[in-house]
Amino acid sequence: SAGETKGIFTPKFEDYQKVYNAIAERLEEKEDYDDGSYGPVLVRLAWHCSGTYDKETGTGGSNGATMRFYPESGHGANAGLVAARDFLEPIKQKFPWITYSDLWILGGVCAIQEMQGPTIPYRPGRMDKDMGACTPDGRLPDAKQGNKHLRDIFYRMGFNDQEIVALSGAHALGRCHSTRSGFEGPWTFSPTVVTNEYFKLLLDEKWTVKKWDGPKQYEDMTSKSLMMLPTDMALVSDKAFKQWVQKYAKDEALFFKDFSTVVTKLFELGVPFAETTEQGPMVFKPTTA
Ligand code: DDH
Repeated sequence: SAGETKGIFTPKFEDYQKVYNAIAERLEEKEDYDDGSYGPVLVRLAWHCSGTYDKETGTGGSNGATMRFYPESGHGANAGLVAARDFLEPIKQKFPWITYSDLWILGGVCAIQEMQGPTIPYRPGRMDKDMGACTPDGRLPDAKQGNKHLRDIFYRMGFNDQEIVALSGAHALGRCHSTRSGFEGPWTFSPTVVTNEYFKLLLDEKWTVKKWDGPKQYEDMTSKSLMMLPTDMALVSDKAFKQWVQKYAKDEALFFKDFSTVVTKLFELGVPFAETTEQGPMVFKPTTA
């Protein structure tokens, strides 16, 4: 067949599109899972394997899929991501030639596109590593903290202020689970659609500290059903961050463009792609188009 040379299977664009389609087909298979889609938790998995990257040492990042192993699977920040890993396991069984590292990132790419987000160009080439490559705990952001912490964490990965804000727009998606992070609730009214609503709500709503037994989080005064984390609020209390929140709230097309660029960068942190790659990044066709 097309991808078969000397008994070694070399997957082509069409093969990756098949994996993409197999993921897309199952995103909404369980109506009672959260808001009806595995999309948000797949995005979070892709982000948490990428966001361990440290530019000084070149360690961490999506090349390795070390979250398969303890201790990384047990890091507090990764609580609940077993749902995403288990969701992708049957896909791995069906397409055993793809590495977990490439599959988990493809899951994030697929989820963003299928939830009506921008196109995320994709390059395969990640190799799975063993448990010795697990990153130390504490590399992912702690939602209880503020602007200094955000800069410490994201500058370590090589991002700037604009990129921190653009990446944070991912919180248009999904929700917090008291059983996972301790926080509770969604950020927007459309948690399975990529929008710039997160930025609009940050600016337009009045946010007050929620009165409850859980960790400190904010609720909107109008519906009291939406939430913001302390790290989300830091994006409007910090002047340099806030100007980008304002730009993205006003201009969804700008947000989509910058989100695509910065997510692509995130997903490729620390990945040594073959320099001889002749074909450019893959652009998958959404199944919804
Ligand atoms: Fe996040 N995030 N995130 N996040 N995130 C949570 C959920 C989701 C922080 C904390 C939390 C990004 C940045 C930050 C998504 C994507 C991204 C939850 C709730 C916490 C807590 C987990 C749970 O209880 O299930 C903090 C802190 C930051 C930061 O400091 C900037 C980024 C950069 C992304 C990204 O994808 C680019 C998504 C999606 C979710 C929803 C998951 C779900 O299951 O639903």
